[in-house]
Amino acid sequence: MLNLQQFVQEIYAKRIEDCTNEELYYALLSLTQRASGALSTNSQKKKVYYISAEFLIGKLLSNNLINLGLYADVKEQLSEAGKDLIQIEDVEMEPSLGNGGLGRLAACFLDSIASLGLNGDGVGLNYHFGLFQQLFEDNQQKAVPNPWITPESWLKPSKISYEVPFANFTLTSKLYDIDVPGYKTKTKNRLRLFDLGSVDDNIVYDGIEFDKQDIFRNLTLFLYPDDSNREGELLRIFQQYFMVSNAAQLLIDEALAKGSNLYDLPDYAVVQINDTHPSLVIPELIRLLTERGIDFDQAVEIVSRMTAYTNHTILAEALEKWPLRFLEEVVPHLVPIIIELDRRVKETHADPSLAIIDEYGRVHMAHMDMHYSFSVNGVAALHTEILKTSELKPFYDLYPEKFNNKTNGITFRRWLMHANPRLANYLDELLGHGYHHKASELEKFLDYKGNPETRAKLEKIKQHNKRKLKAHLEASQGISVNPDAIFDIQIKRMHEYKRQQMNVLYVINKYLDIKAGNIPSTPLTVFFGGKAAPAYTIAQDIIHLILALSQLIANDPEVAPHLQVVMIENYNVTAASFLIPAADISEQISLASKEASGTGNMKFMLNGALTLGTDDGANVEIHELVGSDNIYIFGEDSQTVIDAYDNQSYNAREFYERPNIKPLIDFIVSDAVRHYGNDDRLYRLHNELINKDWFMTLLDLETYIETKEQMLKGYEDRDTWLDKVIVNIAKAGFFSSDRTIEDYNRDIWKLETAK
Ligand code: 26V
Repeated sequence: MLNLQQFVQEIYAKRIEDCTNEELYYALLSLTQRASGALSTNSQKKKVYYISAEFLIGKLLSNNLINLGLYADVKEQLSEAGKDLIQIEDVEMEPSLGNGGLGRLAACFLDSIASLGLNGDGVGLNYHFGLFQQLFEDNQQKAVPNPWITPESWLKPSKISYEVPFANFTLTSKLYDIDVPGYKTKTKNRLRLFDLGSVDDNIVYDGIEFDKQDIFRNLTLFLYPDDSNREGELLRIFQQYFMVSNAAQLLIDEALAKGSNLYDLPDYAVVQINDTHPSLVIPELIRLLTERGIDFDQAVEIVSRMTAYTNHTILAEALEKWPLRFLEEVVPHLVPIIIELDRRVKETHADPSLAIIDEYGRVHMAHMDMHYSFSVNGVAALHTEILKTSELKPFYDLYPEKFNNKTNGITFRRWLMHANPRLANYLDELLGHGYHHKASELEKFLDYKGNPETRAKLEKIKQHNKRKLKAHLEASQGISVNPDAIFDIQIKRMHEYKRQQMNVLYVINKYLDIKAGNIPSTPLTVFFGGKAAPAYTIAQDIIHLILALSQLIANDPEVAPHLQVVMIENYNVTAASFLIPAADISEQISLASKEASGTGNMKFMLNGALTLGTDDGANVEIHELVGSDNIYIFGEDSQTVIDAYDNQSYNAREFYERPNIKPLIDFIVSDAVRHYGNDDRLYRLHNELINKDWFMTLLDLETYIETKEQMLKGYEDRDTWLDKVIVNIAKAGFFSSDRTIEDYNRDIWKLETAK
């Protein structure tokens, strides 16, 4: 039995009561490190290397305490001494080592791989600064560096180091490990982050600017540096090659140490390529094998039997295509290999859309992955279907056996037990602990539909979580929210296809409605949170509009008691864990066909919010699981949207001219909004929505407004609403990342579990 008092006494020679939160954080860090250090590392013969440019792990203290089985004890002993774990966690800096869904998915996967006792490490880069920290100034986003590494941290320096050759120099890497303990397992895995000793945090100036050409000092400085120019693109190639060369050398070393003769490498290692950022691992592995004496044909065959590719988006602009001459500049030794891989494709397939190197000399990374991996997967059923039938059709026609779906999932350790302990405890009370390991057992909660006590309890838990969020926002942003309001939440990266702008138009509609005397029965608070890429102007304009509207409404005494708009500053994993458990309405309103999966949708459902969404990504599967009565779906379906793109038949202006729509759009440039906003930004957005609207906001606007109104009306019937909540929680088991990882393992990795 843990004795925290004694542990703290040994370190600081004082009692818990007398320690600062900072002292307690470091004591708990050390306690946790010691406990995970005592676990043995998984060592089964075959291992998965999940290579990813992003691991959005978030703060680790509570998550690790939960997995190590220490959480309840620690929380209790702290509270006996009058200390609050939430405030102690505040001391930890969040490692924001990812942009959004793709990076967070990788973090959930590491948790599940370890929790299932599978042998698998994450491999990536040790960025000194995570995704920029977002500040708001003059109702606009400002980006500043986001450091997270402190002298004492989760990072453990290792002795492992490799030489990574570039065109004009060779760099020596240094590996840091972060332990990944499984949930109540005796074993752990690791997140392996490569770094470069000469990187210098002090070269950053003026926000997040730095010398893009100073590779010695900038290589691992930033996650996803701006690649809107040549220097930025070259730096990304430097980063990607540094990541995969280290990963490839590591996996070969580990396999050799276990007795591989390299011809049998696929019996020791399988590589999951997380989107195209690690795709250079294919030519790099081929290079390393041929360097060790294996002939080219055989090297290609070996590598193709051990690499698997996951596609996370159909947005054309996000599919990486590197100019061959850039690769020549950075990694000339890979170029002959890529050219040969492409030659083999062209020799057997005349269709130019299958080529790796296109007519403009650009290397299509995804094409290389699909030709030379044994598995290609999408991340939700609809997404995989779209890949097969349209985006990647020529590849599916060629390699139908490679294509498979792996619907995303989330770890319940972080998104239920940590984020929403009251709900987790209540479910434990009613259902036992079986669902901790077998999430499908959550279905037993369906028996409580119609149960007045359960409804009352869920209401109470939601109220508690709203107050917890309120306290968090007051402390972090100085914003006060009304815990009796309906909490309607849209949190995700700012992107036109996610259509935050459609939600904004709803807010405008509501504002005008209240001004016209239609007072809602229950106040509504609409939360937005998300960062916009610094080079993405329209996304910045949308943030600007949200902030201006928020101010306008707050300053209007007629409207403010009934409607509030909150833009969360610096939305990140930590903020998500306060927001999601407090939500009533989960906004998942992407243009159908554009959101590959979404994972926020799953987190909200698990935490008792109802989805307001389009039939897109994993919403489709949520819809199927809970049934039409327990979700609010609206909008055109994906096929209609795909056809509209194909026929170029969408015309925003036609929609704009409709009497219901025009006043909403024009309000963006009304005197009222312009009073709080910047004309350039407001007029640019106004013009964009009328004359382009590439992601078809106006197509679904009317039915969105109608459906949201129905939903708000539905909220008033508390019993019916709470029964829907029960169904959603009960059906969320499918979205456990443990299920997803079992699927990956069964179909792709084929690893044995720990004894
Ligand atoms: C990347 C970029 C790069 C620059 C230009 C704009 C842009 C837009 C989107 C992306 C997406 C990169 C891949 C990604 O993060 N995909 C997300 O993966 C999640 C996990 O599978 C999934 O839930 C999200 O639907 C999907 O957007």
